[in-house]
Amino acid sequence: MKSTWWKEAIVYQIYPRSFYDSSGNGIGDLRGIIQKLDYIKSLGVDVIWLCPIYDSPNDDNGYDIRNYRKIMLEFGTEQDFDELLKEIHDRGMKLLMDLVANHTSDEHQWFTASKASKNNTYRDYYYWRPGKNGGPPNNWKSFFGGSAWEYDEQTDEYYLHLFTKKQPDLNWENSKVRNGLYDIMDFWFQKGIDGFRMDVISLISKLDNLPDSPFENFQKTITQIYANGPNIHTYIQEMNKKVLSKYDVMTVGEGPGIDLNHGISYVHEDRNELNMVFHFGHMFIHNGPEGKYDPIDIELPTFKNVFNDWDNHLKDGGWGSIYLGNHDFSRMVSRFGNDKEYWEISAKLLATLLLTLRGTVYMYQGDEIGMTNVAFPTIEDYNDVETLGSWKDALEKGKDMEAFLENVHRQSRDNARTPFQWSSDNFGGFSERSPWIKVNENYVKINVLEQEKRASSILNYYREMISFRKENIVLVYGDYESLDNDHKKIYAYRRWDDKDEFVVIHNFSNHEVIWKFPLEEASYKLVKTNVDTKTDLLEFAPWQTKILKRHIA
Ligand code: TEU
Repeated sequence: MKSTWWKEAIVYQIYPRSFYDSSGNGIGDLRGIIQKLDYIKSLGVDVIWLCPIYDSPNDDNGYDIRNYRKIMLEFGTEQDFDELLKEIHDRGMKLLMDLVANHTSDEHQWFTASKASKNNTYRDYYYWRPGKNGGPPNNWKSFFGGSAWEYDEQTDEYYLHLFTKKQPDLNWENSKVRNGLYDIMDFWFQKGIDGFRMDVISLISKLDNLPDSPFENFQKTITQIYANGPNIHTYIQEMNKKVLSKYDVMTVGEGPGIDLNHGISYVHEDRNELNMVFHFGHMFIHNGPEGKYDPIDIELPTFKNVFNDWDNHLKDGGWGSIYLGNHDFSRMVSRFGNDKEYWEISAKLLATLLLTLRGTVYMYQGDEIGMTNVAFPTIEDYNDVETLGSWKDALEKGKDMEAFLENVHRQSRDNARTPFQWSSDNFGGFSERSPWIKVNENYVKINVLEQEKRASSILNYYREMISFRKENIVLVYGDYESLDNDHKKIYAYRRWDDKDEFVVIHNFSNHEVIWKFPLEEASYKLVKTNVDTKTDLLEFAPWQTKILKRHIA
C-alpha cells in the first residue's frame, strides 16, 4: 500500500457551535477554537475538520450556506479565520473544511436571483419544475420529512430540496454551477486549507427526468434513486482535474447511498476522484423498517461485518475512513458501548477499536472524554431540524408520542451537539451564558478538567492509544482479518505485516468471557488493555479490550 500523510492522519472533528464560546453569547466560535488548540494538539491529532463555518441563516446549523466566502458572524470574522488557520499550521496540524456543494441556502444570491423570474440567467442553477396533477412534480421525500418540493407562488413552479426547504438543490448539470463551486474551492485552497470533507457528495448528480421513486422504504429511495446518479463520477473527476489535483490536500466524500456496490469507484487510486468516503454502514445499522427514528437492536456479528466488508471492498487500491460517530448520530459510547455501569471501560474499548482498524481515523469532539447521549424531557428542548421533522411526521401519523420521545433520546442528532464539557463550572465551562442548546447534566462528572487530573481517565487513554497507533504503523497499513466472526460477544481481529502481528480482542458485553480460540498463546505478549485486573490471556472482564503482539520477523 502506498503511504501518504492523510492515510496516517488522526482527524479531530469540531462542531464549532458546541465547542467553546469565547465571546459569551452562548454559541461556540473561532476564537474559542484557537484557545483550545493546545488541548487538541495534546491529544496527538494531525488534522482538524471544521463543520461549516460560512455565513448562514442556520436553518441546518451551517449546512445551508448563504455566502461561501464569508465567515458566519456568530463564529467570528475573516481575520479570526486567518488566525485560526495560522495557529493550526504553527502547531504542525492541518485544516479540513466542510464543502456543502449539493445545495445552498435559499438566501444565497444564486437562489434569490433564480427565484426572481422564470427567465433569468440563474434559473437553471437549481431544479425548478411545474407541478403535476395539482401537486409536486414527483413523489420525492425530503431527508428531514415531508415533500422534497416547495411551491413558489410568484413563478408558479416548485423547486427541489432533498433537505429543508431552505436548502435548495443545485443543478450540477449546469457547468456554471460547477465552475462556480470550483472557484469557491480554489478560494479556500489559496488561503492554505488542507482539504475538504464533502457533504452529501453522492447526491449531486440527479436521475434524468427526476422519476418517481417506486420504493416505500426511504433507504431504498436514497440508494436507488437519489444517490450515485449517472454523471456523479464525471463531475468528481472534473473537480479533481480542475481543482484538487493542483494541491496536496485530502478529501473525504460523505455519502448516503454509498454502499458496497459504489464505494470503490469514488476512491480507487487510479480514478482520480476522492481519497476516502464516509459510508453509513454502521451508522444506519439500528434503522428499523421506518428508518432512523424506528430503532432496532442488532447482534455483534452484524456490526463486525460492516468493518469486514468495507475493509475487503477497499483493500485493493482504495482507502477507508474509520469513525464511530459524528454530529449526525448518537454518542458512540451510548450507542456501541455501555454508558452506565461500564461507561469508562467501554469508552476505552471503543477508543481501542477506533485506533486499531485500517483506514484514516476520525474522532468526534467529546468522545475523547466519553460524552454520552442526552435525554431532554420534552421536544421543545431539541433544536435539530431532522429530529423536529421526524417528530412532526410521527405526530401526523398518530404515533404514540411518549414512545417516540424515547426514540428521540436514542437517535437524535442533538445527542452529539450538546456543548462540550470542559469543566464542572456552570454550563460545563463551555460558556458564561446559557448556551444555544442545553448542556448534558452529567458535565459535573464527565469533563476535561476532571480527566486531565486522573492518569487512568478516558482522555489519557486516548492519548496513549493515539501514540500507540503512531508507533505501530502496521495498525495503519497492515492487513485486517476478523477472527471467530460469529462470536456474539467477542470482536477479535488480526492486523499484520511481514514483521509484526497484532491480535486485538474486544469483549462487547456486560459479562465475563473466556474466548475459546486456538491461539498459540505462548507466542503472544499482552501490550495493552483497558482494565487493571490480572486475567488469563484469553479471559476477559466485561468490556475488556486487549492488544496482543507477536513478532514475526
Ligand atoms: O448529512 C447527510 C445525511 O445523509 C444526513 O441527513 C443523515 O442521513 C442524517 O443526518 C442521519 O441522521 C449531511 C450533514 O452531515 C448533515 O449535518 C446535514 O444536515 C446534511 O448533510 C444536509 O447538508
